[in-house]
Amino acid sequence: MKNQYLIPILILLVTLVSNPLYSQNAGVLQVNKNINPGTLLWYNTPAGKWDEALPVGNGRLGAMVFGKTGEEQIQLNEETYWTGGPYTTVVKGGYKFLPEIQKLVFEGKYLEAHNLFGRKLMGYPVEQMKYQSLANLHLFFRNEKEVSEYKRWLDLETGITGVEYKANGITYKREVFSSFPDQTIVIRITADKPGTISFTANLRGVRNQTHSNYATDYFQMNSDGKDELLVTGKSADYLGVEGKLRYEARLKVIPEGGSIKTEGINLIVENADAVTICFAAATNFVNYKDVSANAHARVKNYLKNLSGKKYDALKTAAVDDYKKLFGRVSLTLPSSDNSFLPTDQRMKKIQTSPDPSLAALCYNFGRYVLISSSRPGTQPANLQGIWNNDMNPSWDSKYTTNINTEMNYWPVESGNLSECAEPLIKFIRELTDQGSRVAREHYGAKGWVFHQNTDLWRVAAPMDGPTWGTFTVGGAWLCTHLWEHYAYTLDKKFLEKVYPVIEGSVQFFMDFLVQHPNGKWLVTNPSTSPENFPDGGGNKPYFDEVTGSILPGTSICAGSSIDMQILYDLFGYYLNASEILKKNGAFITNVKTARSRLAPPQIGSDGSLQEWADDWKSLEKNHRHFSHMYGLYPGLILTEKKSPEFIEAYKKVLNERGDGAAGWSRGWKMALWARLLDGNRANKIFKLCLKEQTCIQLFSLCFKSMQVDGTMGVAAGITEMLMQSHEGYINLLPALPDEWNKGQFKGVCARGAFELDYMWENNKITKVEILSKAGAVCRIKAGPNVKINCSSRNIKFSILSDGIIEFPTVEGEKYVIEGF
Ligand code: FUC
Repeated sequence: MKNQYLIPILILLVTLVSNPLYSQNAGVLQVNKNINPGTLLWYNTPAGKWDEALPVGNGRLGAMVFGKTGEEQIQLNEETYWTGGPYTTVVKGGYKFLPEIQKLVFEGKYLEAHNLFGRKLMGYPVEQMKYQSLANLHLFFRNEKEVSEYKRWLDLETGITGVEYKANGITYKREVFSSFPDQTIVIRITADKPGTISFTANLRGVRNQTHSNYATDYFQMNSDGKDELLVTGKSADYLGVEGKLRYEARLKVIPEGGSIKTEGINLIVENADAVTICFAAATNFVNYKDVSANAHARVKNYLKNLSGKKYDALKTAAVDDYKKLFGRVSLTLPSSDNSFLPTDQRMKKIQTSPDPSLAALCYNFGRYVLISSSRPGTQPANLQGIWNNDMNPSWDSKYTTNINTEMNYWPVESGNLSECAEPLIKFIRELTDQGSRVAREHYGAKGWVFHQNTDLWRVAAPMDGPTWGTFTVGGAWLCTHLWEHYAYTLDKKFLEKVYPVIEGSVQFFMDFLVQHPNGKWLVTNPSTSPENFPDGGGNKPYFDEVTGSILPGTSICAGSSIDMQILYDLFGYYLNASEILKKNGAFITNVKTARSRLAPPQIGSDGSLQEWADDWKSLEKNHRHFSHMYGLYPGLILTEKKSPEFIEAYKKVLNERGDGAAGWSRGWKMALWARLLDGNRANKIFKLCLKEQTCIQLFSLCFKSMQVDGTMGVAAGITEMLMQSHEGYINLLPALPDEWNKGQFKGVCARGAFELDYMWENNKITKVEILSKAGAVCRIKAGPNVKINCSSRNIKFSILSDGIIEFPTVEGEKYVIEGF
C-alpha cells in the first residue's frame, strides 16, 4: 500500500473500531481493511451543495444531510407534497379529430397532423404539477470554528448516515436515519465529553422564488412548548389547479442533560450530553382523488407513537427493518488500495486504475435508493426518488414514462426487492382511472391509455406538446413491469389481479391500431419515438404553437419502432397470462392475429436498426434515447438467440450514438452492451458515467440535475453484466469485464422465481446455489460435466442445446451446482 494512504486509513480504522456503528457490523467488515468498500460511502469534507449531501429515506420521508460543521443543514421532503390538488386533464371530444390526424400522417403531412393534434388532442392543462421541497432544518452549533479529523459517511448496510469531527478537543458525532417502522427521521447528536452540546435549531419552510409565494399563506413557522418546532402550509396553486394540500412538518427535540427552550421560531439547547431529534411530517393526501386527511392529526399521532421510545430502540427497529430488504443481496467484486479511499476520490482514481468494488458500491447504492424511495404503501420513486430541494425542479420531478420511471424499477425484481415494486403496481392501476377516460374522449377507444408524464394526481392525457404527447405506449410499457413481477415470482394470484389492467391496455391498442398504407402492417398513428426528430418526411424547424418555441422538427409519425416493440411484448405477455389463467375467447384470438401484423423491426439502408417505420435517420446524431432498442433491453423480443441477424444493426446504433449523454442514457447503454455480451464496453461506459454524470454520493445526473433513474439504470446494467435470465434460462457472467475476474453475487433473482448465490474466480464460476422459490423447471447455461446436489441427493439433468441444462426443482429447495 502506498504511504500516502496509510495515514487516512489508520485514522479511519481507529475511528471505526471505536465506532458503535461499525462494531455492530463486525461480521461484515473485511479482514484487513476494516471497511466494506462495497457498502460504505465516506468523505473527508462536508457537502458544499445539495447534490453532494447524503440521502436517507423511508419511502415517504426523505432527507439530504449536508454533514456541515458550525451550521448543519438537513433538507427534508414528504413524498405527497406537490403543487395543486386532484384534477383532470381529459379534454372531451378530441376523438372526432383523430381520423383527420391519422390521414394527414399517412399522407406525409406531418406538420399539419402535429398542429391539429396540438389543438385538439392535447390534455388541458398542457403541463402538470410539481413535486415540492418541504422544509430545511438548520442546526447552529456553538464553538465549532476549528474543526479537525472530519469525516461523514453513509453505511448502506444499516441505512444510517453519520458525521464525526473534533472541535475544541471534543469529538462530536451525528447519526441520521429515516425509520420505516416509526415513520420518523431521527437525528442523534453525541459528544465524547458531557455537557458540551449547544445549538440553536430552526425549521424553515421553502419559498418558491419564481412565483413570489410570500410566506403566511404558503407556510408559517412556529414553536410549540419548549421542545418542538413546526412548519405548516399549503400547496401552491399552479396552472389554474387550486392548491388543496395542507402539510405539517414538526420536530421534537429530546436532550439528555442541559437545558432546552424555544424563543419564537428558534429552539435552543444548551450544554446537553446527547440530543435526539425526531422529525415527523404529513399532508392531508389520501389518494390521487382524495385529500380529506388531517395533516396535523397525522403528525401528532406519529410523534405520540414515538413517545417513551429511546434512541437505541428507534435505531434498532429502523435498522432491523431496513436490513430485511437490503441484506437479501450482496455483491462482492475485487478491491484495490484505492477502494479504501473516500468515495469522491475513488470516482476519480477509477478512471486510471481498477477499483471493481466501486461498481459493487454503485449497485448497492441503487438498491439503497429503491428501498429508501419506494416502500409498500408509498408513492413510486419519481424522477428524483423522494429527494428534491427545489420548488421548480427539473422536469417538475414528476413521473416520466418514456424511459425514466420504468428505469427506476429495472433492478427491483432481480435485486430481490419485489415488494418495493408495490407502489409502481398501484400507480399503474390508478392510471387506468383517468387513462380510460382519455382513451374514450381523446381516441374513441375502449381500455385505457397513458402517455409520457404524470404526477401525484395521476393525470393521463397527452402533455407538454405533440412532440412528446404522441407517445401513447407509456401505460403499455408500465404493464410490462406487471408481467416481469409475475415472471420473477410466478405468483398466479398477482397475475389474476393485474390481468384486467393488462387487458385494458391491450384493448386500447386493439381499437387504436390502424392499417399501414402498405396493407400489411398494423401501426400506431399518431406515434413518436421519444424526443427524437427524424431527418426525413420533409422535417424542418418550425414554430410550435403549443410550446411557443422553435423546435427542430416534428416527431409525429406512424408506427415508431418502440411502439411496435412494446406492443409486441405487451400482447405476448397478455397472451401468456391468458394461457396461464386459462382465459379464452374471440378477443384473445384477435390479439394473437394483431400481434403477428405489428410492423416488424427493420434494418435501414445504412445497416443500423430503424427507429421509425420509414427508413429515416435521426436529426440529432448522439441522441440519448435508445427507444428502438427497447426490444433488446429492457424488452425481451430482440435477443442474441432469437434475432442474431440484428446484432450488427444494434451495434451500429450504439456506436453511432457514442458512450456519452445523460446518466440514465449511460445506464441503458450498459445494459444494452451487456445484452450484446460486451462487458468491457459496459465497464468503460460505467467509468465514464462516474466521471461525467454522477454526483459524489452516486446519485445519477441528467446533464446538470440529479435524477435517480441513472442510478437504477447503472444497477440494472451491472446485474445484466453478471446474470441474465431473459431467454428462458439463467446465464451467469454473460458480460464479465476482465477487471471483475473474481467475485460473489448472493441473493440476486432470476426469472422463474430463482434466487442465486454464485462465486467466480479467474472469470470462471466455481459454485452456484439456486433456491427454487416456486418449484419451476430450472434451465441454466452450465455445460454437461456439472454435478447438481440437493440436500446431498444427486440431481439428474437433461442437456439442451448451447450448453444449457435443465432439471426439475421443488419449491423451497436449494440446488448446488459445481464443476462448471
Ligand atoms: C426524458 C429525457 C430527458 C429527461 C426527462 C425527465 O424526457 O429525454 O433527458 O430525463 O425525461
